[in-house]
Amino acid sequence: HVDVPEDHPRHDSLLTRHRIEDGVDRGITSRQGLIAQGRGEAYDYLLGERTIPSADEAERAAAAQLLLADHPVLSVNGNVAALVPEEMVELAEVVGAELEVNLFNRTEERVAAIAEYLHEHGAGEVKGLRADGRIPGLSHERAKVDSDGIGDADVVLVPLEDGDRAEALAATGKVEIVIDLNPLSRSAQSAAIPVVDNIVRAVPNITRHARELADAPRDELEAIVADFDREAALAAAERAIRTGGDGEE
Ligand code: PTJ
Repeated sequence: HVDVPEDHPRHDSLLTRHRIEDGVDRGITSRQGLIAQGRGEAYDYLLGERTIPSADEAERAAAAQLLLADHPVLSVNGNVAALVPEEMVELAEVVGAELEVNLFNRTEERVAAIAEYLHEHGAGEVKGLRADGRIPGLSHERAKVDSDGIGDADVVLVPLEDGDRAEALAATGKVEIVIDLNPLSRSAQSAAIPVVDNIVRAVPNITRHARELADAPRDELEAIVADFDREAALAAAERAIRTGGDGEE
Protein backbone atom coordinates (compact mmCIF):
# COMPACT_ATOMS: atom_id res chain seq x y z
CA HIS A 1 0.00 0.00 0.00
CA VAL A 2 1.26 3.49 -0.82
CA ASP A 3 -0.05 6.90 0.09
CA VAL A 4 0.18 9.35 -2.76
CA PRO A 5 -1.97 12.45 -2.12
CA GLU A 6 -4.72 12.71 -4.79
CA ASP A 7 -3.79 16.32 -5.47
CA HIS A 8 -0.12 15.59 -6.03
CA PRO A 9 0.68 16.93 -9.53
CA ARG A 10 2.37 13.63 -10.43
CA HIS A 11 -0.21 11.37 -8.73
CA ASP A 12 -0.72 8.95 -11.64
CA SER A 13 2.95 8.78 -12.47
CA LEU A 14 3.87 7.95 -8.85
CA LEU A 15 1.22 5.22 -8.59
CA THR A 16 2.49 3.69 -11.84
CA ARG A 17 6.02 3.70 -10.46
CA HIS A 18 4.86 1.88 -7.33
CA ARG A 19 3.16 -0.77 -9.44
CA ILE A 20 6.46 -1.47 -11.20
CA GLU A 21 8.28 -1.67 -7.84
CA ASP A 22 5.62 -4.08 -6.61
CA GLY A 23 6.10 -6.13 -9.80
CA VAL A 24 9.80 -6.49 -9.01
CA ASP A 25 8.98 -7.57 -5.43
CA ARG A 26 6.56 -10.22 -6.78
CA GLY A 27 9.12 -11.62 -9.22
CA ILE A 28 7.06 -10.49 -12.21
CA THR A 29 9.07 -7.50 -13.40
CA SER A 30 12.80 -7.55 -14.08
CA ARG A 31 15.11 -4.97 -12.50
CA GLN A 32 15.74 -3.74 -16.05
CA GLY A 33 12.04 -3.02 -16.06
CA LEU A 34 12.59 -0.24 -13.52
CA ILE A 35 15.00 1.43 -15.92
CA ALA A 36 12.61 0.99 -18.84
CA GLN A 37 9.83 2.61 -16.79
CA GLY A 38 12.09 5.60 -16.03
CA ARG A 39 12.80 6.02 -19.71
CA GLY A 40 9.10 5.85 -20.51
CA GLU A 41 8.22 8.39 -17.80
CA ALA A 42 10.61 10.93 -19.28
CA TYR A 43 8.83 10.76 -22.64
CA ASP A 44 5.44 10.78 -20.99
CA TYR A 45 6.39 13.96 -19.12
CA LEU A 46 7.40 15.59 -22.42
CA LEU A 47 4.11 14.49 -24.03
CA GLY A 48 2.14 16.09 -21.18
CA GLU A 49 1.07 12.74 -19.70
CA ARG A 50 -1.98 12.55 -21.95
CA THR A 51 -3.19 10.75 -25.04
CA ILE A 52 -2.46 13.07 -27.95
CA PRO A 53 -4.90 12.99 -30.92
CA SER A 54 -2.53 11.02 -33.18
CA ALA A 55 -2.16 8.37 -30.45
CA ASP A 56 -5.93 8.10 -30.15
CA GLU A 57 -6.11 7.52 -33.91
CA ALA A 58 -3.43 4.83 -33.64
CA GLU A 59 -5.40 3.20 -30.81
CA ARG A 60 -8.51 3.14 -32.99
CA ALA A 61 -6.54 1.65 -35.89
CA ALA A 62 -5.05 -0.93 -33.49
CA ALA A 63 -8.55 -1.89 -32.35
CA ALA A 64 -9.73 -2.27 -35.96
CA GLN A 65 -6.64 -4.31 -36.88
CA LEU A 66 -7.11 -6.65 -33.90
CA LEU A 67 -10.80 -7.15 -34.77
CA LEU A 68 -9.88 -7.97 -38.39
CA ALA A 69 -7.20 -10.49 -37.40
CA ASP A 70 -7.59 -14.26 -37.84
CA HIS A 71 -5.26 -15.01 -34.96
CA PRO A 72 -4.36 -11.97 -32.84
CA VAL A 73 -1.96 -12.40 -29.92
CA LEU A 74 -1.21 -9.90 -27.14
CA SER A 75 2.34 -10.18 -25.84
CA VAL A 76 2.87 -9.67 -22.11
CA ASN A 77 6.24 -8.91 -20.48
CA GLY A 78 7.19 -8.05 -16.91
CA ASN A 79 6.30 -4.36 -17.17
CA VAL A 80 3.01 -4.96 -18.94
CA ALA A 81 1.94 -7.54 -16.34
CA ALA A 82 2.76 -5.20 -13.46
CA LEU A 83 1.00 -2.18 -14.97
CA VAL A 84 -2.10 -3.46 -16.78
CA PRO A 85 -2.90 -7.12 -15.98
CA GLU A 86 -6.71 -6.77 -15.86
CA GLU A 87 -6.74 -4.39 -18.80
CA MET A 88 -4.82 -6.86 -20.99
CA VAL A 89 -7.20 -9.68 -20.04
CA GLU A 90 -10.15 -7.43 -20.92
CA LEU A 91 -8.70 -6.38 -24.29
CA ALA A 92 -7.99 -10.04 -25.14
CA GLU A 93 -11.64 -10.86 -24.42
CA VAL A 94 -13.09 -7.97 -26.41
CA VAL A 95 -11.04 -8.63 -29.58
CA GLY A 96 -10.85 -12.43 -29.23
CA ALA A 97 -7.08 -12.51 -28.83
CA GLU A 98 -4.76 -14.87 -26.99
CA LEU A 99 -2.34 -13.73 -24.27
CA GLU A 100 1.27 -14.87 -24.47
CA VAL A 101 4.04 -14.24 -21.97
CA ASN A 102 7.03 -13.22 -24.04
CA LEU A 103 10.11 -12.00 -22.20
CA PHE A 104 13.25 -10.17 -23.16
CA ASN A 105 15.18 -11.49 -20.15
CA ARG A 106 13.50 -14.87 -20.08
CA THR A 107 13.53 -17.04 -16.98
CA GLU A 108 11.07 -19.91 -16.51
CA GLU A 109 10.28 -18.62 -12.99
CA ARG A 110 9.24 -15.22 -14.28
CA VAL A 111 7.19 -16.72 -17.16
CA ALA A 112 5.30 -18.88 -14.63
CA ALA A 113 4.83 -16.00 -12.17
CA ILE A 114 3.41 -13.75 -14.88
CA ALA A 115 1.07 -16.46 -16.21
CA GLU A 116 -0.16 -17.04 -12.65
CA TYR A 117 -0.65 -13.29 -12.10
CA LEU A 118 -2.71 -13.07 -15.32
CA HIS A 119 -4.84 -16.02 -14.16
CA GLU A 120 -5.44 -14.16 -10.87
CA HIS A 121 -6.69 -11.26 -12.97
CA GLY A 122 -9.19 -13.36 -14.88
CA ALA A 123 -7.20 -14.79 -17.79
CA GLY A 124 -8.12 -18.19 -19.20
CA GLU A 125 -5.36 -19.91 -21.15
CA VAL A 126 -2.02 -18.09 -21.15
CA LYS A 127 0.59 -19.04 -23.75
CA GLY A 128 4.36 -18.69 -23.57
CA LEU A 129 5.23 -21.62 -21.32
CA ARG A 130 5.88 -24.16 -24.09
CA ALA A 131 8.22 -21.88 -26.05
CA ASP A 132 8.59 -24.44 -28.85
CA GLY A 133 8.83 -21.84 -31.65
CA ARG A 134 11.54 -19.33 -32.60
CA ILE A 135 11.57 -15.85 -34.15
CA PRO A 136 14.27 -16.00 -36.86
CA GLY A 137 17.27 -13.70 -36.46
CA LEU A 138 17.43 -13.57 -32.66
CA SER A 139 19.68 -15.38 -30.21
CA HIS A 140 18.23 -18.47 -28.52
CA GLU A 141 16.54 -17.19 -25.34
CA ARG A 142 15.26 -14.00 -26.93
CA ALA A 143 13.80 -15.87 -29.90
CA LYS A 144 11.46 -18.12 -27.91
CA VAL A 145 7.72 -18.04 -28.63
CA ASP A 146 4.90 -20.60 -28.67
CA SER A 147 4.54 -22.08 -32.15
CA ASP A 148 0.74 -22.04 -31.84
CA GLY A 149 0.77 -18.57 -30.20
CA ILE A 150 2.88 -15.69 -31.51
CA GLY A 151 4.47 -18.19 -33.93
CA ASP A 152 1.13 -18.66 -35.67
CA ALA A 153 -0.33 -15.14 -35.18
CA ASP A 154 -1.13 -12.77 -38.04
CA VAL A 155 -1.42 -9.69 -35.78
CA VAL A 156 0.67 -9.18 -32.64
CA LEU A 157 0.43 -6.44 -30.03
CA VAL A 158 3.84 -5.94 -28.44
CA PRO A 159 3.84 -3.26 -25.78
CA LEU A 160 7.18 -1.91 -24.50
CA GLU A 161 9.29 -4.15 -26.67
CA ASP A 162 13.05 -4.12 -27.08
CA GLY A 163 14.07 -2.77 -30.52
CA ASP A 164 15.85 -5.90 -31.81
CA ARG A 165 12.92 -8.14 -31.07
CA ALA A 166 10.39 -5.70 -32.52
CA GLU A 167 12.40 -5.54 -35.76
CA ALA A 168 12.83 -9.32 -35.95
CA LEU A 169 9.11 -9.87 -35.36
CA ALA A 170 8.14 -7.30 -37.99
CA ALA A 171 10.48 -9.07 -40.45
CA THR A 172 8.39 -12.26 -40.15
CA GLY A 173 5.60 -10.45 -41.98
CA LYS A 174 3.21 -10.36 -39.03
CA VAL A 175 1.33 -7.11 -38.54
CA GLU A 176 2.95 -5.54 -35.51
CA ILE A 177 1.24 -3.08 -33.18
CA VAL A 178 3.69 -1.48 -30.74
CA ILE A 179 2.94 0.64 -27.68
CA ASP A 180 5.97 2.77 -26.86
CA LEU A 181 6.28 6.30 -25.47
CA ASN A 182 9.43 6.97 -27.48
CA PRO A 183 8.47 7.74 -31.11
CA LEU A 184 12.13 7.41 -32.14
CA SER A 185 12.63 3.92 -30.69
CA ARG A 186 13.28 1.15 -33.20
CA SER A 187 10.19 -0.62 -31.86
CA ALA A 188 7.92 2.29 -32.71
CA GLN A 189 9.74 2.80 -36.01
CA SER A 190 9.32 -0.83 -37.10
CA ALA A 191 5.62 -1.13 -36.19
CA ALA A 192 2.80 -1.14 -38.72
CA ILE A 193 0.82 0.69 -36.03
CA PRO A 194 2.98 2.59 -33.52
CA VAL A 195 0.99 3.76 -30.49
CA VAL A 196 2.95 6.54 -28.80
CA ASP A 197 1.18 6.62 -25.45
CA ASN A 198 1.58 5.27 -21.93
CA ILE A 199 0.43 1.67 -21.76
CA VAL A 200 -1.77 2.53 -18.76
CA ARG A 201 -3.82 4.84 -21.03
CA ALA A 202 -3.32 3.02 -24.33
CA VAL A 203 -4.71 -0.41 -23.47
CA PRO A 204 -8.05 0.77 -21.97
CA ASN A 205 -8.44 3.14 -24.91
CA ILE A 206 -7.84 0.40 -27.50
CA THR A 207 -10.47 -1.68 -25.65
CA ARG A 208 -12.95 1.21 -25.70
CA HIS A 209 -12.47 1.63 -29.46
CA ALA A 210 -12.79 -2.13 -29.98
CA ARG A 211 -16.13 -2.15 -28.13
CA GLU A 212 -17.37 0.70 -30.31
CA LEU A 213 -16.22 -1.05 -33.49
CA ALA A 214 -17.32 -4.56 -32.49
CA ASP A 215 -20.32 -4.59 -34.85
CA ALA A 216 -18.76 -2.55 -37.66
CA PRO A 217 -18.62 -4.22 -41.10
CA ARG A 218 -15.25 -5.50 -42.30
CA ASP A 219 -14.89 -2.85 -44.98
CA GLU A 220 -15.26 -0.10 -42.40
CA LEU A 221 -12.55 -1.70 -40.23
CA GLU A 222 -10.33 -2.12 -43.29
CA ALA A 223 -10.80 1.55 -44.17
CA ILE A 224 -9.77 2.63 -40.65
CA VAL A 225 -6.58 0.57 -40.94
CA ALA A 226 -5.86 1.77 -44.50
CA ASP A 227 -6.38 5.42 -43.56
CA PHE A 228 -3.98 5.22 -40.64
CA ASP A 229 -0.69 6.91 -41.59
CA ARG A 230 2.16 5.59 -39.42
CA GLU A 231 4.68 8.19 -40.60
CA ALA A 232 2.27 11.02 -39.84
CA ALA A 233 1.54 9.58 -36.39
CA LEU A 234 5.24 9.30 -35.53
CA ALA A 235 5.86 12.84 -36.81
CA ALA A 236 2.93 14.18 -34.77
CA ALA A 237 4.28 12.57 -31.59
CA GLU A 238 7.72 14.02 -32.19
CA ARG A 239 6.18 17.44 -32.83
CA ALA A 240 4.19 17.21 -29.58
CA ILE A 241 7.41 16.50 -27.68
CA ARG A 242 9.31 19.33 -29.36
CA THR A 243 6.63 22.01 -29.14
CA GLY A 244 4.72 21.01 -26.01
CA GLY A 245 1.50 21.14 -28.06
CA ASP A 246 -0.79 18.28 -29.03
CA GLY A 247 1.27 17.47 -32.13
CA GLU A 248 -1.41 18.52 -34.64
CA GLU A 249 -0.27 20.79 -37.49
O1 PTJ B 1 10.03 -8.38 -18.79
P1 PTJ B 1 11.04 -8.44 -19.89
O2 PTJ B 1 12.23 -9.32 -19.55
O3 PTJ B 1 10.45 -8.84 -21.22
O4 PTJ B 1 11.67 -6.97 -20.11
C1 PTJ B 1 10.82 -5.89 -20.45
C2 PTJ B 1 11.63 -4.60 -20.72
C3 PTJ B 1 10.64 -3.47 -20.95
C4 PTJ B 1 12.51 -4.31 -19.52
C5 PTJ B 1 12.51 -4.83 -21.98
O5 PTJ B 1 11.71 -5.16 -23.08
C6 PTJ B 1 13.38 -3.63 -22.29
O6 PTJ B 1 14.49 -3.49 -21.81
O7 PTJ B 1 12.82 -2.72 -23.09
P2 PTJ B 1 13.52 -1.32 -23.47
O8 PTJ B 1 14.56 -1.57 -24.52
O9 PTJ B 1 13.88 -0.57 -22.24
O10 PTJ B 1 12.35 -0.58 -24.19
C7 PTJ B 1 11.19 -0.23 -23.50
C8 PTJ B 1 10.50 0.91 -24.24
O11 PTJ B 1 9.23 1.09 -23.64
C9 PTJ B 1 11.25 2.26 -24.14
O12 PTJ B 1 11.28 2.87 -25.42
C10 PTJ B 1 10.39 3.10 -23.19
O13 PTJ B 1 10.37 4.46 -23.56
C11 PTJ B 1 9.02 2.48 -23.36
N1 PTJ B 1 8.18 2.53 -22.15
C12 PTJ B 1 8.58 2.35 -20.86
N2 PTJ B 1 7.53 2.45 -20.02
C13 PTJ B 1 6.43 2.65 -20.80
C14 PTJ B 1 6.84 2.70 -22.16
N3 PTJ B 1 5.97 2.87 -23.15
C15 PTJ B 1 4.67 2.99 -22.84
N4 PTJ B 1 4.19 2.96 -21.56
C16 PTJ B 1 5.04 2.79 -20.51
N5 PTJ B 1 4.56 2.77 -19.26
